[in-house]
Amino acid sequence: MADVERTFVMVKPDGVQRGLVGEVVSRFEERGLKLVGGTFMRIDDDLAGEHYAEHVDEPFFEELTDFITSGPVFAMVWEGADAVAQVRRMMGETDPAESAPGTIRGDLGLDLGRNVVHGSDTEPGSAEREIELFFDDDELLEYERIDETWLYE
Ligand code: D4T
Repeated sequence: MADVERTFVMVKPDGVQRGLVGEVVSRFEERGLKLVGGTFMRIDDDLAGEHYAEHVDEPFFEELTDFITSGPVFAMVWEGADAVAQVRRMMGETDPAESAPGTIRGDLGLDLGRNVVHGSDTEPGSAEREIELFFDDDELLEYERIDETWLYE
């Protein structure tokens, strides 16, 4: 079995406004990933700047931070085997228009600037950095899901 990892996922303001929180959560739950943290919150300008620091010089940076601070988001931490890469595969491409049907963005979105969800990328350290940005250690819970012996060999 691949290494058990934690990854940061967020339903963005468009997903919240469109009533897609439950749909997104269900997909990860049904896949077998374990929810270990979650908070419904509004991102302020400072946190938006930190979260998207890698894009600070991009022409779309201001639109991006305006959008992510425009309404509540549901921030989560999901745990499971190879969780970072598996979540990225389930989300699809950054642009929903390029995303395959069956992926979250391919099923639920149409436009690059309204791509419903965020998930940590697979660069080493990205998920840890994002989890730390949004959660304190004591907000992440350790427990066993009742189906774990049936999910993993
Ligand atoms: P996020 O970070 O939102 O999960 O998206 P990705 O990890 O898939 O993609 P990203 O970091 O490259 O882009 C962050 C965010 O910026 C928006 N965006 C991106 C945009 O509005 N215009 C653009 O040209 C690009 C490349 C969409 C996602």
